[in-house]
Amino acid sequence: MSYSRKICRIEFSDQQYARMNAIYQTSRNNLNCPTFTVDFVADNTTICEDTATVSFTDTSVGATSWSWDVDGDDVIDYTTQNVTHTYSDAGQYDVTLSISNNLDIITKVKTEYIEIGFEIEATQIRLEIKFDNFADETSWMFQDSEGSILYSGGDYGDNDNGTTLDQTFDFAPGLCYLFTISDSYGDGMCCGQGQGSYELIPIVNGTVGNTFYSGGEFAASASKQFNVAGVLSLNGFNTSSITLYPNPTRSKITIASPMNSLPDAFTIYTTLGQKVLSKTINSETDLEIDLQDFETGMYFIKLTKDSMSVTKTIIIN
Ligand SMILES: [Ca+2]
Ligand SMILES: [Ca+2]
Repeated sequence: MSYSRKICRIEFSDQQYARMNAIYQTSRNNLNCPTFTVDFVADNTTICEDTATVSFTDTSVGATSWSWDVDGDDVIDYTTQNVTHTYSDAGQYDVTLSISNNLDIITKVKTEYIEIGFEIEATQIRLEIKFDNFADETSWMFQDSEGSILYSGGDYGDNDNGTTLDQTFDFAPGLCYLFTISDSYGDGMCCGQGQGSYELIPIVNGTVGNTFYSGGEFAASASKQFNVAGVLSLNGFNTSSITLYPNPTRSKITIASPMNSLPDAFTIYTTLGQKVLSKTINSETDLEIDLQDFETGMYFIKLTKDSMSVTKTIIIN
C-alpha cells in the first residue's frame, strides 16, 4: 500500500487486512439487497371456465400501501395487500400492482397474466416433444377436469435422447383439460443439456392449426389448462357452413346457416374479450342482429350449438 514503507507496498500486513475487513464489515449493511421491491403471484393464471375467482398474493418487500388493477382497464380495483377477484368474462387480462413506501412508488405489470375461458377450436390435439439429452427425465400427461389421467408418457430412456415424439389425441368437446410436462431432475428440457421443447397443436378435421402452447425452459414442471371447443362436421355446424352478411356492416348483420345447423345462441365480444351482447336463438328473426349502438371496430361473434362453438369476426364501420 502506498502509505507503507516501499518494501511492503505490494502486500497487506495482518493489521492492514484487519482494518480493511473491519471497514467492509461495517459498511456492508449499506450493500444489502434492496429493501423495496414489487412482485406478486396468482394461485391460478389459466382458467377454462368463463367465470373464475383468482387470489393474488403480494410478494413485495417494504410496501406500506398497495394498488391493484387486476383487469387491465387502468382503474384501481383493490388497495389491500392480498386480493381475491372474480372474473366474469372470458379474455386475457393484464395485472398491475403498484406499491408505496411513503417515499416512492414502484409498479409491476404482468401482461396477459390471467387468461379466463381459454378455448381451442379442435377435433384433436397433437403433442410434439423434442427430447434433450436426458429424455429419461421427461414425462407428460393430459388430465380431465376431475384430475383423471387420459393420456400420459414418461418411460423414456437414452435411446430417446435427441429424438422427436409426435402423437395425436382425441378429446371430447366442450370440456376442460390440463396438460402437464414434468422434468424429474427439475431443470426442464432446455437448454443446458440439448435443445428440448414441447408443443401443443390443434387439429380441426385433419387440418393442422397454430401451436397454442409451447416451451422447454422450466423447472420441475409446466402446465396449461384449455377448453376444447369441438368442431362438429357431422351436422354441418362449422366455420365454413355459417356466413355473416353484410360484413363489414354499418348497422345490422344476419347469420346464415343451413337449417340443420342453426346455432342455439351467440355472444359478441370485443377484441379485448369483453362480452357486449349475448342472445339465445329461438326463431329465424333472432338471426338478424342489430349492431347500430356498437362503436365501430372489430368484434368476435361466438356461435354455439350443443357443446360446439364457432368464432367469427365482425367488422362494424
Ligand atoms: Ca381495474
Ligand atoms: Ca432435464
